[in-house]
Amino acid sequence: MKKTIGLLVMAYGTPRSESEIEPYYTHIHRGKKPSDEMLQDLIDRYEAIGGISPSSDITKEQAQKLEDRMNEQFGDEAIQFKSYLGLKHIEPFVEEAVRDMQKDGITEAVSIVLAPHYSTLSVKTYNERAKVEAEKLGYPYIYTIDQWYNEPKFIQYWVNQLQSCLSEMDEGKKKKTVVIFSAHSVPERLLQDGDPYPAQLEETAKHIADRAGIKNYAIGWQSEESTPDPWIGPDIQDLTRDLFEQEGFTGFIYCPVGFVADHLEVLYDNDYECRQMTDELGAFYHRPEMPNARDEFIEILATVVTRELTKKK
Ligand code: FEC
Repeated sequence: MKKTIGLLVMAYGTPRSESEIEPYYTHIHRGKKPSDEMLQDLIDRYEAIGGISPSSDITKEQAQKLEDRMNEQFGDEAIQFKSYLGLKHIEPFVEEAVRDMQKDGITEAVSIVLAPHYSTLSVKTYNERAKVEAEKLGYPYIYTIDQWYNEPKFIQYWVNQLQSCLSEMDEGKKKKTVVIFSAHSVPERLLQDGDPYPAQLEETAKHIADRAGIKNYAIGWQSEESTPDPWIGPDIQDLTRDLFEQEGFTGFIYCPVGFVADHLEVLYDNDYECRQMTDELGAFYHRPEMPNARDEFIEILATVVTRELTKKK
């Protein structure tokens, strides 16, 4: 009989209906209910992207396709894989996924977070929650992947996207176009503790730009929440205006490389807010397709998981 290895695929999670928006928002704020105004603002943002985010289905598909790809790859060996989806802010929560693995008798699992860069506020918390639950139950043993932002196939995904967009431009337009690489902002206090998140985003941007032969690029941060503490900037909208006014760029390509799916932060913050800004400036807007459940992306995840397994052998 084949041994089953668990694939714990973790992601942020999204409400699947309007009624789930409030509990989701409350969970993000560690149990503190949002004010009516904050809640309405979030409902309006979901409304602007069609009511709910498509990322719930995309995340499920990513997990299932990763399982299929791993089973295809290891078909001749004495192991098989089963995926378990664990979400940070909505059911099925990370802990539930770990409990399901334990109930299924899984003794070993590999976890991967559907976010390429490591931050103590993101990947670390996912992995800790999974490990704490597994330790409470006694098993499975979980091999955790902390980051995969520099995986060459991941870099190549964005290089391909950019090259295909740039290949449609003449030289004059290319010179006036800038690429903005971005990730979800985090509070600035994280930097004091040496969080590697900003440096990892810079590295991703540099690798992609070097390989795609792009000189005009900038790094920005998006989706910051409005709180009294400062968040890492520049915000992508402010950056767009500055690059237009101070450097004369009239074309903007947004690469939200800190995310891997079409969800609120991309569909609203990029496709709605940044597009509004470029329209106002009379500039060109382009946002390459997100990885979602495309085969190339599943291959990236399978490569990273396989590398982790090989290390442990
Ligand atoms: O499509 C969807 O419905 C979900 C989109 C979504 C993703 C996402 C990813 C990250 N976040 C990160 C950090 C923070 C911090 C706070 C925070 C708050 C929110 C709120 C929403 C939200 N985030 Fe998010 N995030 C997504 C959505 N995020 C909604 C509520 C505030 C608002 O926008 O109105 C502040 C609260 C806190 O302290 O936790 C910080 C990071 C990521 C990327 C890594 C990951 O995916 O885990 C970092 C997708």
